[in-house]
Amino acid sequence: MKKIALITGITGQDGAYLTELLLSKGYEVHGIKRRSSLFNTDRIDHLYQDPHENEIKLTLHYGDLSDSTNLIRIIQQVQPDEIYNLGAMSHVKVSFDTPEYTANADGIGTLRLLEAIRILGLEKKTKIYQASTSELYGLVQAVPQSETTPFYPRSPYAVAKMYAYWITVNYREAYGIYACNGILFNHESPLRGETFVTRKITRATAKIAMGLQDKLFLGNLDAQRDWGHAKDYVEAMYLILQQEKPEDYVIATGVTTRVREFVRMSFAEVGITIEFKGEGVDEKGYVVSCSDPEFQIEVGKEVVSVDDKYFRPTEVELLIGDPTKSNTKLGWKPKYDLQGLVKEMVAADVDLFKREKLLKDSGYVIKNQFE
Ligand code: NDP
Ligand code: GDR
Repeated sequence: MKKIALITGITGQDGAYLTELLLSKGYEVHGIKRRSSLFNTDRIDHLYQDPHENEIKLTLHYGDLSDSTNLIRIIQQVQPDEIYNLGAMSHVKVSFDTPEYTANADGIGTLRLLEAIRILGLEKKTKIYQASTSELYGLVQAVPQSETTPFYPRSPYAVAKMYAYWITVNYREAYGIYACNGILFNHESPLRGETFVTRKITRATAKIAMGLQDKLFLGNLDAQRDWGHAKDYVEAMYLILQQEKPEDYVIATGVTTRVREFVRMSFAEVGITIEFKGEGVDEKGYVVSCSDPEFQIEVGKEVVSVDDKYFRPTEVELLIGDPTKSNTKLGWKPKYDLQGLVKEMVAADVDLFKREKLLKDSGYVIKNQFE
């Protein structure tokens, strides 16, 4: 029998990859998208099906995690076998500016879904995956971080996700719902939102190499992250809901890298060698050499600077996950390493900005974007 999945956050990075994966497995997929004044379905437009066709495999519903009645109605209508709760205000820095909204969408939003399952009497039918995060570990208690490492959240985002983590565990224990947390470490891709650090770096790399941007401003260059590829991580989400018993899993590569090193790797993809000099807010990145004839910029040029604006009131300095449980119990292993991820992201952004450059050279104005 065909399985039915409901994805919140279907228009986001992970939502797009997960939808592709589930469709390829024969699922009927439903997604919740927010009403927006502009189209917000770019990442899934290639999967669009005219709703008037027969045998529709992908359907979108308007909705929001802050609206219980809407969630109950959609779940009643869809009767999903699996719910993937990926919807969230997912930017850690922005959560300091919108803490109450973040708590509502990321924390209470999860409760609303679990309650909907209960209200509709779907406890035995509907499994639910909660997008938990390595941000829960926050201030370092121990490394590498595993399923048993204590949490110490360091942002309104992480605190909201901590509520979501525990309410998921509680509904599993109290009502026997197949509810699981995937504690996913950072995962990136060419579909990553433009203001997360990896995508900000790969976009700037492409633009600087093509003469479309002067400099890249960043915050904490010393932060260390365990970066994987989103495509690998959505496989883990799927596997977590296919087990005999509902459990929580850490999904990570086990390798950590500093932001500064990600910058070096990114520029190296376009043949530009960067050297960092100075300390703290005075640290800067300079071009040492350019080996690709296509991307020639002045040697000695300062292309990276630190700006206080991008520091967080409380930072998570070091994340490195221990994926032993997911490796052994789920049989999950990532296919990408960091080098492969950086290569794919830079290539996609070079491609994107080649098109923009073509427009610029033909007299069209290139839009600047607010960060
Ligand atoms: P994105 O920011 O790319 O996507 C978030 C999605 O949530 C978007 O579809 C967004 O809609 C939607 N959304 C935001 N607010 C609401 C709301 N109030 N109601 C309904 N939907 C909403 O995140 P990712 O794809 O990177 O991450 C997916 C999930 O995994 C998130 O919950 C995130 O916190 C979590 N996570 C992510 C990690 C990562 O490294 N990527 C690591 C660990 C956890 P719209 O497109 O309209 O903005
Ligand atoms: P993170 O991702 O906070 O780990 O949350 P982000 O890419 O925003 O930051 C990673 C690290 O880079 C440092 N940094 C900067 N970050 C941004 N965004 N912009 C900058 O200019 C900059 N300079 C340095 C940050 O301080 C931080 O240490 C992501 C999100 O996807 C969450 O939803 C998810 O839960 C976690 O990953 C796991």
